Amino acid sequence: MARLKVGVLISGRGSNLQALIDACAAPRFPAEIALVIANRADAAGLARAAAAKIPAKVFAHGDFAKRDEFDAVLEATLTEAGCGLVCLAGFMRILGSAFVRRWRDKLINIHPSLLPAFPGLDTHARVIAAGVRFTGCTVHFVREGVDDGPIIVQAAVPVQTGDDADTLAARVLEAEHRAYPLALRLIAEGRVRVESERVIIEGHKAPHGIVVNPAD
Ligand code: DQB
Ligand code: GRF
Repeated sequence: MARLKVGVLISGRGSNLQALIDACAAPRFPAEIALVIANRADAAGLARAAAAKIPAKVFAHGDFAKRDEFDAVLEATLTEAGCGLVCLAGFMRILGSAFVRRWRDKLINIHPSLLPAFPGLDTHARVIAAGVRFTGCTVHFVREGVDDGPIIVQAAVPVQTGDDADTLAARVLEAEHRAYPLALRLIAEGRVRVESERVIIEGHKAPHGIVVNPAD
């Protein structure tokens, strides 16, 4: 079977891009990254695309008069590259309704919390301030609202005594690097569908384990 062509949108470090690149390098992985797009020329993730010989483009959003024009260039570039799926990986620009409609159920994002808890920015600091014992990450289909949309994969991560936003972010990031390639594989295998705004995954089995924090 032909591999699913994926476009990855980044703004920064690109560690999730790297996790997707590494997953796609496995023999018989059902997806390939056809294109990386950054909205900042200084995005460190661009070097990861170059190292993997993946074509990359930069569209500085400041060069566009309107938000819609920026979105239209992204859309044309992704379509031209033959992308069937777009992955947001630390991409920090909100996408407009036309773009989101065009890529409905073909546009996914990773967010560093267990959505619908803690959407938006500065997530880990808010998680710590709230005193929750578990956080995690969520891969979801993108809708017009920010950090909203049908949930595909979640991973749970315990909050530890003494965590600050940085130590917690590092632990959640490890979970992200497992969750994002898993979501991509499930979609590329054709096992994911959206019904009534909930995701159904064919042949999936939830793990049985219960984790208590603090451990009893
Ligand atoms: C993000 C979540 C929040 C932000 C950015 C990315 C944010 O609030 N940034 C400050 C405003 C920047 C701007 O002016 O654009 N997560 N588009 C739609 N829906 C989403 C998620 C992300 C990026 C674009 C979404 C998105 O859930 N329509 C990634
Ligand atoms: C990740 O924590 C991701 O969940 C969030 O932005 C961060 C991006 O990190 N959307 P990286 O650029 O993938 O390293």
